Amino acid sequence: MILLYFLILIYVVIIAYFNLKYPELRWKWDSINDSNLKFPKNFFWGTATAAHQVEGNCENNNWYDWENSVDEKGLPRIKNNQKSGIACDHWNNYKQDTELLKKLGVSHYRLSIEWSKIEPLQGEFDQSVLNHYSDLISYLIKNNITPYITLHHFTNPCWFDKLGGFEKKSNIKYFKNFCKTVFSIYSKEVKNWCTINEPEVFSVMGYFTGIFPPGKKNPQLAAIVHRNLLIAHTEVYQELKKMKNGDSSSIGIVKNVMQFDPARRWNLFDWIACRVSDLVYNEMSFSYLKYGKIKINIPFFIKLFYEDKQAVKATDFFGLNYYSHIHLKFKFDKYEFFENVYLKNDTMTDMEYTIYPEGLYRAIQRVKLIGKPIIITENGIADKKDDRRKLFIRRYIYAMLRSIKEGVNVKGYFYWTLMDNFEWAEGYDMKFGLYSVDFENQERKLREGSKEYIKIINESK
Ligand code: GCO
Repeated sequence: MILLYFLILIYVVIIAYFNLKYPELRWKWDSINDSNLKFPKNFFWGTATAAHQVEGNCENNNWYDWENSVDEKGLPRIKNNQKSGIACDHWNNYKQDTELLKKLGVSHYRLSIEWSKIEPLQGEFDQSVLNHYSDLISYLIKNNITPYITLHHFTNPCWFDKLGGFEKKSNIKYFKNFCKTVFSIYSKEVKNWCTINEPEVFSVMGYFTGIFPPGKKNPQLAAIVHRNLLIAHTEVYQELKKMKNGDSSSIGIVKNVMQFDPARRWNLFDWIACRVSDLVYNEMSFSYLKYGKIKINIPFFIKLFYEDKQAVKATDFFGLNYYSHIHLKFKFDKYEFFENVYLKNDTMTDMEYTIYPEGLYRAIQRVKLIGKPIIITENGIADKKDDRRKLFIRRYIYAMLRSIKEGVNVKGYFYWTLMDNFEWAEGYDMKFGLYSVDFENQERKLREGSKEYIKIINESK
């Protein structure tokens, strides 16, 4: 009997510890005044896109192959068998799209350049593609839009994938070579660079859930790819800094942060699922960037140790992509240990997550511990009906401002995304755009809800 009481006591203490250490922040929105959001003078506003999602005709990369393949059951990889195709034809429409940026009143644009177009074959750089990006960059600058360029946003050239992609640490040199080449061409005009977009999403989706290419389901390999992407970031940073214009450039990494909250705050298994997920998804990058260390030991799943003290210095800013949190519920299943559940009172977005502005505040609180300036490199909502966008925009931006008022150095905000585009495995059904796109005729239209963003930009001045 005493033993039983003792075990219960231990259980209660552990649960209390988790509850206190990882509270799920909830604000009383009724009593919050989120009108009139004033920002520091030099705070900047922007929107973001990625090449494969908007440009069109990306036919030399892993996603093109993926979109044109089927899974083990013969089913298409992308919802409704959609393909990125010509997407928003941003390649040809970039001048018109620059006008869209100007109408919003943003001063910054985060875009990626497509490695597979620039270097379609190993070591062969396509001059006409390089010229295209030169024109695009100059055009943005001429129109007073500051570009932030992402060097890797989910897509690999096919030749690089055939060599094993980021599964092999020894392949990082190919990516470095590409980065150095483009940096030597554009760094006179482009001062802001994002190395890798979301290493955790790339590795988890591509190597753990298998929803992204190459569709593998191997936790250890996922962790290795994640590590290699972090190393690639550090090495690219170090190389570019040594180059001409390196000193005057701001180079950072972009990471998605998501909180894992337990579906049942009294359930130890839910807590374990959350802490393990957080370790692999978030803490791995945080510990690498803050201490230069990776230490993961999850028996039977992942064992990974790595140390490089230089990594601590190798980023000028932290690019934070934030969308939402998820609630995990443990289940006894040999293959899937937990499931996502949604709380009754939460408002869903069209993606499988809820509106949770407090989470952006929480993410910023955590990222600030790395000690680098923060830029919100992505934040947005998929909302086809456009009936939640307005609320989403104001509340998330309020949450960001609250952190700034408390002294956190958040320098700018990029809304995801400028216009509807190819949402990876979700295809074209997810409408994240401030502008809707009619994919029949490429017509763009500002959504009603997006006017809230324009309003905030104006009121912030
Ligand atoms: C992401 C990607 C974007 C997505 C966006 C919406 O960083 O996951 O950067 O490409 O489209 O996050 O899901």
